[in-house]
Amino acid sequence: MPRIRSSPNSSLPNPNAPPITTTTISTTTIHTNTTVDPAAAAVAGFFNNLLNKIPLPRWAIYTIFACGALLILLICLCICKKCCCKGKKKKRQKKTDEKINLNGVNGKTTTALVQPDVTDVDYGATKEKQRGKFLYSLEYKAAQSELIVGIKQANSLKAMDLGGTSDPYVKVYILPDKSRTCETKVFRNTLNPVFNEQFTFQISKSSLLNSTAVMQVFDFNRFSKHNIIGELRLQLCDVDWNHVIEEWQDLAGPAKFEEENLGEICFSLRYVPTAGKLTVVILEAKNMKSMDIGGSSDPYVKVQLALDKRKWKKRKTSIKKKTLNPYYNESFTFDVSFEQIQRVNLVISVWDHDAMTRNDAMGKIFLGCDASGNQLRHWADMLSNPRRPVAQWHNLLSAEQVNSTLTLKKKIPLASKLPF
Ligand SMILES: [Ca+2]
Ligand SMILES: [Ca+2]
Repeated sequence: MPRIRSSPNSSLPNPNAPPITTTTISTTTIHTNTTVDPAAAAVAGFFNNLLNKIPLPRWAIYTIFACGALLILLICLCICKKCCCKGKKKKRQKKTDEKINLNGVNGKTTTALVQPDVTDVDYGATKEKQRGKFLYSLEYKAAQSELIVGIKQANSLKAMDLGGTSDPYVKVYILPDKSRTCETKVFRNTLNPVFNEQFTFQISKSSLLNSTAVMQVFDFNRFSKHNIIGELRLQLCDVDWNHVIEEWQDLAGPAKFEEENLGEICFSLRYVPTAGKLTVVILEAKNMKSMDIGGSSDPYVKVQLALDKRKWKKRKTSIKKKTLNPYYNESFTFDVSFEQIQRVNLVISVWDHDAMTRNDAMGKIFLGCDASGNQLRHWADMLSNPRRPVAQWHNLLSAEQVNSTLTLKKKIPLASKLPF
C-alpha cells in the first residue's frame, strides 16, 4: 500500500513514488459509485453543492431540518385530532337527540325542554297519533239481539313496511265472549283503506252491558308475522243504542293483555297467627276454558307460596276429569310464621291435565303483600279476621299477566342444603 501512504505528501514531490496518486484514488471512487445509480449520485451532488453554499456547519443545517420536519408532523397531528373530535362530538350529539326523542314518547316533557328542537318535540308528542284514524259504526237490534259492527275506513295509518306503506285489514271481536272473530279483506299498499264491511254478533241486551267491542288494524305480511298497527276498544255499556253510531277515533296502541274470560275460582283463606298456620281450601271453579278436543278440560289447582318473591312451598288438588265447573273442597295447611306472612304471596293456578302431552295453564291469580284490588282485599280480610276462614270468588287472569306482575325468582333452597 505505498500509494496511499504517499498521497498526503503528494505536495512534496517524491522522485521514487509513481506519478499522480490523488487522481488515481478519485477515479477509483467514481468508478465504484457509477455501479450504484448515476441519477442518485447527481442528486446527492446537487444537494452537496447546495449545502456547501450555506454558510453554516453541516450539523446545524441537519438540526434545523429535523426541527422543521418535527414541527410539520406536530401540526398534522393536531389537525387530525381536531377532525376526529368533531366527528365524535357529532355522533354524541345525535345519540342524545335520540334519547330525548324516546323520552318525549314516554311523555316526559322536562327532557323535551332540555332540547328545544321543535321537530323532535313534535315527533314525541304526535307519536301516538301516528297510528292513524279509524271510522266505525255500531248498531244494536234489540228484537234480534244483534250487534252490527261496521268497519268503514282508516286514514293516515302508520307505515309498517319498508316501502313506507302497509297492507291493512281489520279483526273484530267482542269480549269477554270472543267466540267469533271476524276479519275484513286485506288492502295492499295503502295507508288510507276503505273497508266498508259489517259484521253481526249475536248478543243479549244484558250481556251487552259488560261487553267490549275490539277492532284491531293489522298489517298483512306474506312471509312474516302480521303486525298490529293500532286498535280500538269500546265499552258497550257507554253506547247510546237509540241511534246508529258512526264515529272517527284515533287508533290506540295494542292492549298489553287480553281481558279474556278465563273462568272464576272460589277458595277460602284462614290464618292462625299463634300457631303460624295458613290454611287454603280450594272450593270450586266455574266457566273454565275448554282445552281439549270435545270442548272440555281436566282441571286441577296448584297452590303455591312465595316468600320474598322466591318460590317456596307447593301443593296440588286432585284432577277433575272432563268438566268446566270442577268441585274440589280440598284443604292445604302451610307453616307460615307471623313474621313471614307479611312477606308472602299466595299463587293459585288452574291447569288442564293431559295424559299424553304437557299440562296447559288455564288461569292464574295471586294474593298477598304485592297483590292489588279484589285479591288484596281478600288477603287483608284474612289477616284482619284471624282464625276465621274467609271465602271469596276471583276472576282468573292469564298466566303471562300474573307472571309479569309477580316476577318470582328461583326456589328457596331447602334448609338441609343451606351452607349454614
Ligand atoms: Ca305488510
Ligand atoms: Ca286435558
